[in-house]
Amino acid sequence: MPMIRSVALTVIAVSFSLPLDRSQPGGDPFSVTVVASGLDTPWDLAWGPDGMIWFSERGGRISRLDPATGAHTIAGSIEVSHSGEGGLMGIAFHPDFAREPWVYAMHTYGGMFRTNNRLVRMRWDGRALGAPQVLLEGIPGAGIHNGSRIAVGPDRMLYVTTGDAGSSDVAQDRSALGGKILRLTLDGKPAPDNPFGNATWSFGHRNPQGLVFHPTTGVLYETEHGPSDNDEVNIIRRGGNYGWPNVHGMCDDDIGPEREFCRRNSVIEPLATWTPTVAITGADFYLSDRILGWRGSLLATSLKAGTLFRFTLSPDGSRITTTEELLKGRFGRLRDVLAAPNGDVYIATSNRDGRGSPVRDDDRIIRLSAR
Ligand SMILES: [Ca+2]
Ligand SMILES: [Ca+2]
Ligand SMILES: [Ca+2]
Repeated sequence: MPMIRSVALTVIAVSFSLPLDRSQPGGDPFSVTVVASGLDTPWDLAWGPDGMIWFSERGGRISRLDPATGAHTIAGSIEVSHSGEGGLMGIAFHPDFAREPWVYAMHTYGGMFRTNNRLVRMRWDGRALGAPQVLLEGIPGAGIHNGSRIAVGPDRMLYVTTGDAGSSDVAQDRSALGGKILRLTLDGKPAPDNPFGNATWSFGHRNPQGLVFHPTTGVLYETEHGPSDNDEVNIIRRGGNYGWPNVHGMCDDDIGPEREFCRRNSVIEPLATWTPTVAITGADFYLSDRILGWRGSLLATSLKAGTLFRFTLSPDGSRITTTEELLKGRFGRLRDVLAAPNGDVYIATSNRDGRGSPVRDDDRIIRLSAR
């Protein structure tokens, strides 16, 4: 008995005197540092062409964070309609930023009777962002399901996720802008050679919250919120039908008849599903050897589960082979993840989004660094 007590006391002493993560039995292969605090619902973390981490906050601010010091300054702000899940969301950069210094952003606008989302761009003059120019508007918006992640493809096109904004029927309508992944030129026009002659690249989506191209294969991965069942990770194919609202997750008749619809409509099934849901959000690929064994992993945050997921993929990338859950509950709701070129990983918390229990320092950007 005295032996056991002394072991227990040692564990307690360690957990107070060393960084947070070492208190976990077994230990994670990384240490955790809080890089920025006092933020309000940071939504997107993006590695800037200037070596800074750019991040959006849902209320409308875009800031630049110096990864070396954690100092961050506001680059600009957008007037947004900010209620429920809407506001300022995804950001991205023009692929020729040195010559074409455009920052893209998705945000909610409108008011009580009509809410929409739109894609804008702002010019960066080296010190501040200019006024937003509207590239595409009238995307269905609401207090919920606004999609709005942006990724620039290897084909130099913009890929933008849109949610069903609570009207699930739009998702199967190929000509509607909601419940889609859109493929647009860098000027926000429907990209040439899109599958249906409009902006739609894929359809049948409910609320896609993560979007990332695999940096070597060029395959597009997406994370998506289900209703109370069937959150999903998908591989996005040209013209693909991802099933919503007729199919949740797999074509397995779990929520009613699905198989017939799947057969008739060639529905593409997800790589993974979660029931009950975890509210899976931002995604990125880890390409470094700094954190041992992580090279090639797909990382994704989750709001409800408060987890960083690390997925390993089959050699051809078409299947998830292992799933690891990290940080579970330690920082609350997690909105986005960014794998920095040097092998560090940055994560944005989302405890001030109206559904969390913020602590004094929330929201925060934290960094995972190899030990
Ligand atoms: Ca991001
Ligand atoms: Ca689906
Ligand atoms: Ca199903």
